[in-house]
Amino acid sequence: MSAVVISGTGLYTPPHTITNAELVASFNAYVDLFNAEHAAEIEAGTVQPLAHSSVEFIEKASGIKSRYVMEKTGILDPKRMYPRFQERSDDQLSMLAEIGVEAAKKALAAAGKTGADVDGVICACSNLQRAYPAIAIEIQNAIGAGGYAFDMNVACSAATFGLEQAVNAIRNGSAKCVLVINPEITSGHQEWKDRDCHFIFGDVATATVVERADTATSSEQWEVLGSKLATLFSNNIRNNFGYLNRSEDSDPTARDKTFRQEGRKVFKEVVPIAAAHIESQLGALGIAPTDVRRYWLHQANLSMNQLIVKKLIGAEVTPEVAPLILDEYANTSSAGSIIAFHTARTDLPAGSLGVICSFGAGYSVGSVVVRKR
Ligand code: CO8
Repeated sequence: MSAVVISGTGLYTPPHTITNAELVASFNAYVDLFNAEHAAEIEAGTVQPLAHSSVEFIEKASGIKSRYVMEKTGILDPKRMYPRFQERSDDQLSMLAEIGVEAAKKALAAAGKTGADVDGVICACSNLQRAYPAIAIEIQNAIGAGGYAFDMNVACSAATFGLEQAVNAIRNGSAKCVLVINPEITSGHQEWKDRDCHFIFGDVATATVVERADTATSSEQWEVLGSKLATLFSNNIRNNFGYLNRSEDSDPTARDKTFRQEGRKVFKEVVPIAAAHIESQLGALGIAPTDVRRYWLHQANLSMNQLIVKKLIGAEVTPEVAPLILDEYANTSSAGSIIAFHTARTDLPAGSLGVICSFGAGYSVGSVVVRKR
């Protein structure tokens, strides 16, 4: 049976950047407006005043310096604090499909393939724009792919979970060439008014071509040696937005209908889970963690990644071992580890071992071990 390889990746980066300084200035203007509007209730003790955010805190606590977004004027407007998008008609490509197609075209070009070579499309991300038809089917149609397509959501781990579905489909013969696409317009479900998390996310799309080694022609290929997925229920990262909200007569703008988390608990609980997960997968493959040249990890927090890799290799972690894209892109949910893989791999020689690993809401953790051919 043919080996399965990743033969190309693609990255779509949105046109607008928001620096921490811009973000904090608009957030603090929102806070001042809120506190002025609620001065009497704050004075009476019935409303808690809001506190300013700070660039220093964001950079120290997370490592994030900027993020890309699809639209920034709405986010930075202290009287709005979320992006301003135009509704599209049914015969236009939806926004999520549009950025997915952009990333897919780049991945196909890198793999030396066209849409016609693809017989499986998986749209794996943390926020889907609509219930149906699947965004993946819209993308399949837009790129002229055959076979089948479906959407899946495992939040930040959607990309690695999607890669495993692609690899399995190829191994069992139900597809020959699968595109895994991770379009993330996180700005639509980020809570820009919450000081604890307003700095966390950014928008982006990534795509990965997975195919049989005997059909792959690209100059750079990474054989998939194995993948391992795990989930463990937790409420520490949660968003209650959903199709039953209307019938529940709940407030569609209530705080629980956008992203929220217990960041510190997530940090503490997920670091050991992710490190043990990778260690056990490498062990099963007979690979020592120190033999791995690069760890392309989920990009949520700089110290988190350094701790995970330090637990594995027992030494201080350099960007050579665990590349960082979080400073520029922020947390792009499922796309983060794929952006790291996309931007930091060509320097490695043939035979190099690497791990793509994501972790996040669920909790969920997924890892894919690859070797350069
Ligand atoms: N500015 C200044 N001070 C602040 C700010 C701010 N913006 N925010 C909080 N503070 C204050 C707090 O009030 C607190 O003050 P005090 O000590 O007086 O109580 C102090 O700073 C410390 O606060 P925290 O304990 O919250 O700070 P941490 O050091 O824990 O850092 C982080 C917060 C950066 C959030 C950190 O906990 C972290 O990164 N944790 C990991 C989170 C993680 O990995 N989450 C994964 C989520 S991603 C995912 O699963 C995908 C979901 C789907 C995507 C949806 C897209 C919208």
